Amino acid sequence: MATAHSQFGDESQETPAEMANETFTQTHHVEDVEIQEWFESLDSVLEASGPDVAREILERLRAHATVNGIDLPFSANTPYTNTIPLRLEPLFPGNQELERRIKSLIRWNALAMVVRANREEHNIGGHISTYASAATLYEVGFNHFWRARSDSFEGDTIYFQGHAAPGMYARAFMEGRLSKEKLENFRRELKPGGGLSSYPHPWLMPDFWEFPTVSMGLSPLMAIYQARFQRYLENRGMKPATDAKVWAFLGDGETDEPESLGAITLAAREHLDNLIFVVNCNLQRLDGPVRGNGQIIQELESAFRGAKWNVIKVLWGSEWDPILERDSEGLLVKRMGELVDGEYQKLVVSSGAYVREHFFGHDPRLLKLVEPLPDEALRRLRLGGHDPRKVYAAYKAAVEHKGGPTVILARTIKGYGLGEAGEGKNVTHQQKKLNEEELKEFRSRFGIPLNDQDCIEVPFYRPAEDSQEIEYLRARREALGGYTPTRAVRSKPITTDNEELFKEFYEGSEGREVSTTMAFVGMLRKMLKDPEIGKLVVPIVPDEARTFGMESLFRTVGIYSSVGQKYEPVDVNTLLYYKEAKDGQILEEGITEAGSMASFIAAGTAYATNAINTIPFFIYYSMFGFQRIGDFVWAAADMRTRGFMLGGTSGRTTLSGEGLQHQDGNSHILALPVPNLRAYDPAYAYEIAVILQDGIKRMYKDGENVFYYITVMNEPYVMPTMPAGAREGILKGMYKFRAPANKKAKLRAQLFGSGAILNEALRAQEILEQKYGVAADVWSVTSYKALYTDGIETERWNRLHPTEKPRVPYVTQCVGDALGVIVAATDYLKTLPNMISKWVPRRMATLGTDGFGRSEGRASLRDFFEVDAKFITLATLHELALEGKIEASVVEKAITELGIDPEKWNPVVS
Ligand SMILES: Cc1ncc(C[n+]2csc(CCOP(=O)(O)OP(=O)(O)O)c2C)c(N)n1
Ligand SMILES: [Mg+2]
Repeated sequence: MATAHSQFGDESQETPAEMANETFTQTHHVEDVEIQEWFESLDSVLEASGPDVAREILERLRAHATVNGIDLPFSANTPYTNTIPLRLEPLFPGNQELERRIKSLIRWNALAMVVRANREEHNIGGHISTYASAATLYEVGFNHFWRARSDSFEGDTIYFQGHAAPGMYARAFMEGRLSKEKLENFRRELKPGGGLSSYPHPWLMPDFWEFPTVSMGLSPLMAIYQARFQRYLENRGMKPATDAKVWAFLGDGETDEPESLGAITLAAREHLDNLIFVVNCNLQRLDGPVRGNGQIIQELESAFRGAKWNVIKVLWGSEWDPILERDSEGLLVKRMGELVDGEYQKLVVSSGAYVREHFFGHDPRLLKLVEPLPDEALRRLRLGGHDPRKVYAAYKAAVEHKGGPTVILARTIKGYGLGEAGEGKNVTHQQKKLNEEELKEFRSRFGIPLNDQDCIEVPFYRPAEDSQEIEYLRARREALGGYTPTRAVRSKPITTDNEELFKEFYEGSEGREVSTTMAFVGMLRKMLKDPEIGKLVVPIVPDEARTFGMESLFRTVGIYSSVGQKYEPVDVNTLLYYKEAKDGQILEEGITEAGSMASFIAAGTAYATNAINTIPFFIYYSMFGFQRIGDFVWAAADMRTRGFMLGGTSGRTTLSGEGLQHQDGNSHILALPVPNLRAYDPAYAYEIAVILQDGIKRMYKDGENVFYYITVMNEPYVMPTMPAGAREGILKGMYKFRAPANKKAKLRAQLFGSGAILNEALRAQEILEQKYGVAADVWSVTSYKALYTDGIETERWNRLHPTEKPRVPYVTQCVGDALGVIVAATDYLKTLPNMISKWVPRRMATLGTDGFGRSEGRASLRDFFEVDAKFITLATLHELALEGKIEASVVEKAITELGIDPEKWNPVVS
């Protein structure tokens, strides 16, 4: 027989499938009667004493075998069958027939939305096959499990798979929450009356979506840290402990993203039994099978079990149960575990005759099991993920499981119900159009009440308000507290402006040399003590607290640990010992910027998710921020996250001794594309104080949907007192820090400095004045991004209002009339100052740190990158020469006087 099993003909060759099912590969040595006896005794123990006793006997048998020298290789896999056997399956509490009809209508509307959108505009996109495979997984959740958020209950938190969005819209339409017009405008948000965003985007649909999930891999990690953050809030007494759950829906292909499984050990370590993953195992991704030659389900099972998750496999539908019951020898389960996914992909969409021949035909004893069944019945053997009873059983077990997280691995068919249009086919992910025949077939298969004529128009279909379907669906949601997904801002704004809190930092450091990091930590310490915002502050740090001098906080506010501190810390006798506590406030995440960012997002969106205004301060090595986890930052922006990201040890030449992987001259460039992120590169303590005070007010009092990136540095210098009137400029992006002593000088210049480089500009101001008779104003540019944004917005307004009095960009307001040449120096790429050059009155010379770093000390680095006082002086003189104000020979001479080697390394390319 030319069967699929011919590949397995030679049993001595181990295939991945066989390795995953080791338990069964050895059975050919065992006499049938012998194994039968063991099975029977286990069955009778199960019947008489239950699974706990059976488990103990098996564990002790295993130990006994080991003592007697039987080598039992470790396998984290269980057989390729349902984890919950039929006899432990709970009764399905719903009206299965009605739920099937509702689900069919949702399937139709989801499909209609995509097909109609693509008829309207070719290639507008959208996905049919993802939701088609996952409909049952979602509907069982909607009808029986997911509780909505309300004032009295926080509700369940659900991360919907991004590409399944059409299904969620179709359901909301059935619920009466989205109009037909909205559905019509799927992916056409700019149509009159608005539309629906392609995927879950809280930025675009702030009353509907809570979590952006479509950049794959981010949502599983965010969900883990979300679940942990819920525990953090409970343990700190900020919200009552509840049985609310965090659910995350993943594609099986998505699990290849490193972030997807990257934090699963944390979930188990933290005993997050409030967390449930549902992996839709349709065995396919975009291009083809996830593991054509292997078994993705078994692979995931062993990864999750190895990480100590509760794993529930939902592989086979109810139709398989009687066959499995007849299989007293375990041959069917063995056979189920032998096929690789590529074979399964073909089998599940094949005819009954094919299934009989290629699956059961492997062994005459298997064939016998299905002898009474006609081919049609074999074709209709459903997979577990399409059977509401099996899915219900799995969800119920998951929500009742105590002590750790659960993952449900549900087998489905991608493009389920699409028939020839793509069911189970490799092209199904991209299927957006169905021809007339395919539409009719789909309509008939799911019993949609549309005649042939109407059907090919693909209309949206919603039964009457008083129909059984709508009434049932509404009643189910009412019983679960309302509709989901729904996003609402439920927190109350904070009441104070915190002017007093930050005032002391306007005074300067009175001659003491401190770094901006130290200054920030001082502010953090003070905020933590504040009666209104103190409790709300969430310091987050990925194993760098000592780097930033934050260790004093260990003792004062404690490090969060869900189990407290089970050991006496080695440094208990020191003042600043490593104190872990159940109500600890610091989230010390260990070395995971991605995990820390996920905590930042959870804390920064708690104002919506939990109605709590937590204010996260995520402080990290700036080079490992945007550069490493930029996609999370983008997701945070989409989610309207609030809070402060602090890029520590920043500035390419300010962080000395570390080299090119650490020294950050990039992050302010990488912060540019994030529209609602305000990025600052402050030089002095008072600048930080002003930005923090204003930021807290904007985000938590005024409810602005912005968040902050502030770079802080580790170079110590004296912090000056805030000049009068500087506040507005600090926030807008620049202000004059120091005017020249000799305002009558003929040669004039404007010097822009930022961060630690501002001090170089101030030194250059002195050199220029004393040695070259140039009087320079020095400006502190706190945010090129703010200046740039203001500039482009002003230009835009002027373009759109040509007859009105033109507005003037803020930069131009500052320096439009300023005298002399203009030189900007930054510790970031030269392009940062260059962005604003068109709004300054003359050519602008720019110094920056393009190129790879070096280990080196600060002075050498600044010389190497040509951003120190001497190079600022040189650039100023050169600009004056270009303007004809001085001779080129003066510049030449200055090069020698300043000790600059004109043939030195070019930092950009070396
Ligand atoms: C980070 C990222 N890379 C690539 C994509 C493009 N993409 C969208 S869906 C998809 C395949 C999804 O397969 P799977 O996770 O198995 O989900 P399914 O649709 O099969 O449920 C790909 C590659 C994406 N959205 N995000
Ligand atoms: Mg898939």
